Amino acid sequence: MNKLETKSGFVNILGVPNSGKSTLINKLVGKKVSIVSHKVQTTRFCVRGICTYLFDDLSKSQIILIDTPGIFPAKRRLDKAMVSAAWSELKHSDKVLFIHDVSKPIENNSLDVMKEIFKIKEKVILVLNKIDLLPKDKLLKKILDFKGLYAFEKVFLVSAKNGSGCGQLIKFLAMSMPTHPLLYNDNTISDLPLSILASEITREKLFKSLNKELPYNLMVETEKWDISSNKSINIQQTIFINKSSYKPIILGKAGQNIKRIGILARKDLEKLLDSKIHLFLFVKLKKNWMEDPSKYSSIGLNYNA
Ligand SMILES: Nc1nc2c(ncn2[C@@H]2O[C@H](COP(=O)(O)OP(=O)(O)OP(=O)(O)O)[C@@H](O)[C@H]2O)c(=O)[nH]1
Ligand SMILES: [Mg+2]
Repeated sequence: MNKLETKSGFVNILGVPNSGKSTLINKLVGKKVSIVSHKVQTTRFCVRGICTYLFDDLSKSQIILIDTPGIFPAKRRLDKAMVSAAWSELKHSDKVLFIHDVSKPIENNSLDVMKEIFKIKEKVILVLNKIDLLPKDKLLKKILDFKGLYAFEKVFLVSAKNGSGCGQLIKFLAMSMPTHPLLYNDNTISDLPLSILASEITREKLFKSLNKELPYNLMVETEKWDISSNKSINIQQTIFINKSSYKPIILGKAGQNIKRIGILARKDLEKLLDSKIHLFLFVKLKKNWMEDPSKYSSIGLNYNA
């Protein structure tokens, strides 16, 4: 490659919910740009994580990784909007990764997703994730199962959690990007506005600490963001819920639960922004927030998907 030549392009990451897409993006970027939880449907909209790779000859390749919501047979309006967002950028991406959690069988949902991807893209990279959870002999069988299904461009075995195999993957992607000037500054890691990133961090803590259907029925909005004279940041956020019975669960006994969630979110925000943060959380009942088009447009989702 010519020394002065730079590369830059888009990589779409698709898969069923919980396969580790967001964990992988965070590992490849080297910082947390997309929230992660053990629950399905954590990611609700496309998040771009940007990695600027430096080759040995000091030329650069910028890989814009697009994290997407997990794909599943959606029924509710919000779920349909999420799944539609997941597919929205595929056509224009330079490379596509289909990611599969090797600790799970290849279910119908995964087969459907692969079929749709191959309808649109000729070349697809298979990323078998969570290899830390599977013995080597079983992994070999899994690779053969996938190879029997489709002719993948490449197969990578990774653990997005501990990073194994991720170095080879990012190097391959860096080399595969088209020749193009950098699309972002080389120290940019995400395109999310800070107010949305801050809402996402609080939503992650809520996803991690709440059970059953509650996480899927709430949303978080950052409503105020003030910088004080001493440079500390005051952030006010509202957690919207669609059933009044959820409020006492989120608050917890004597407000202990929301206090704990607030502390966890604040610590993450302080790390991210390198500033002292004062975080104020409020819970508000808005029965039909899932039917409010503005709640979709604010995070780039299509209300009528
Ligand atoms: N053991 C292990 N766990 C992993 C690995 N990668 C991800 N996980 C875990 O899998 C769960 C789901 O990870 P996410 O990154 O949120 O998955 P996702 O595909 O983005 O999920 P959705 O946004 O819901 O579609 C989390 O509990 C992660 O910690 C891995 O390589 N090994
Ligand atoms: Mg995700």
